[in-house]
Amino acid sequence: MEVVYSDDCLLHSPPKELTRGEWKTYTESPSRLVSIKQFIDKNTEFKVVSPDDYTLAPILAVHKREYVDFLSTIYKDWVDAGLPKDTVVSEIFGHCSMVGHLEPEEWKKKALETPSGRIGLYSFDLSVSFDKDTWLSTYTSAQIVLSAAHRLLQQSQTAKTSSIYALCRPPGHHAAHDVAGGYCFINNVAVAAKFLQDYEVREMEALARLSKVKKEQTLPKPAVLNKNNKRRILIVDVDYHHGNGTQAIFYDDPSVFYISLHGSPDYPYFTGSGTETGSGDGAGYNLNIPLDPITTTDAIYLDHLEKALNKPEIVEFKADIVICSLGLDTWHEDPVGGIKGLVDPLTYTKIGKLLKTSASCANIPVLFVQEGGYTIERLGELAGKVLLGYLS
Ligand code: SP5
Ligand code: ZN
Repeated sequence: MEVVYSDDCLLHSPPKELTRGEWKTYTESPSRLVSIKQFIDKNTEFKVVSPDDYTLAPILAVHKREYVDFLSTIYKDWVDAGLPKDTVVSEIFGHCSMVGHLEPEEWKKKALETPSGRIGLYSFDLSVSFDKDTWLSTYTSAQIVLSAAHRLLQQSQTAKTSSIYALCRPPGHHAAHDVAGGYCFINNVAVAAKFLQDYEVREMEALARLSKVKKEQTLPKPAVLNKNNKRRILIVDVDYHHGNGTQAIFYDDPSVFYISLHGSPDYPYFTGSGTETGSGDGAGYNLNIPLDPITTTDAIYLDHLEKALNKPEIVEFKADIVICSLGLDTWHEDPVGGIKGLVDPLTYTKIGKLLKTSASCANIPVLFVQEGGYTIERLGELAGKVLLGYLS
């Protein structure tokens, strides 16, 4: 299996975060990735490759331009305003009861006047902290996932089954169109999903535009992907936390089916209930499976995942690509998440196997994308179990 990775993802390292009333060392640390990379390097099943640069364009297919501008400039603006270099974090959040009587353009315009207003506008918790390299790591993380997505498409043209692992940080599933939170800035999985949906069609359109400029006539026709000319993407989010960002981005989109298994009640507190099933055209394309973090065991967890991946409506969705939001913070010892009864490493092997053998995933290319997981010394082993379980 190919693993797309870059050392640039190690650079983002804010010193601290405020969680549950305590200032703590930033938990989403570079050492997480170092631990997984060490495991990957030792195992001959994996081949590490570097990402290519797909530019900002595929990121802007998910996130608003003004938000991406914020991510790339806030550190400098904050420091230039004389604020402390090591604590770039919000002191205020725009709450609907505070600004709801104003037109959104009014309060947004006001917030954009100051670094504190901007970070309050574009973040939803106090894990959203920037250092001088946050944007480089965030941009690289997205490029890793895009590179992995592109390689997966190429592989799937020749191989019967194909899979790839995007080993990246910061993670993505809490970030929505124009808001960062939960250690996430760009929603990597969402960017990859949109990119995968009609990559060839967009390439051909770009070629067509180019050839108009050059006044050439003959052009290849875009490859027909399926009857809607858009791949259907099944996202399986096994991170301990609900992926509120991914859910929000695809909530009314019937071409992307989002499934999440997560500890509940827990962070992100506002979303993740089973009654959230999608809206508009996307009604029925969102499945939340909240699990009690105290009473759920290995067997109960696997039973829920197996049932979900064999549900008739998900099999009938007929996904063209599966993306796994691979969080490893379900492990019982995890300091941020942790399901008490998830104690057997073999459970991760079985998660990998289910992504290959279940009726909704069989013979479909799988893109594994790293999300959370904070038991530093176990992460390589746990990621390896899922990936090797898939390959076995
Ligand atoms: C990507 C990701 O996993 N983000 C998670 C962000 C969670 N931040 C809040 C942490 C709350 C800590 N809860 C401690 C509970 C101990 N079991
Ligand atoms: Zn998580």
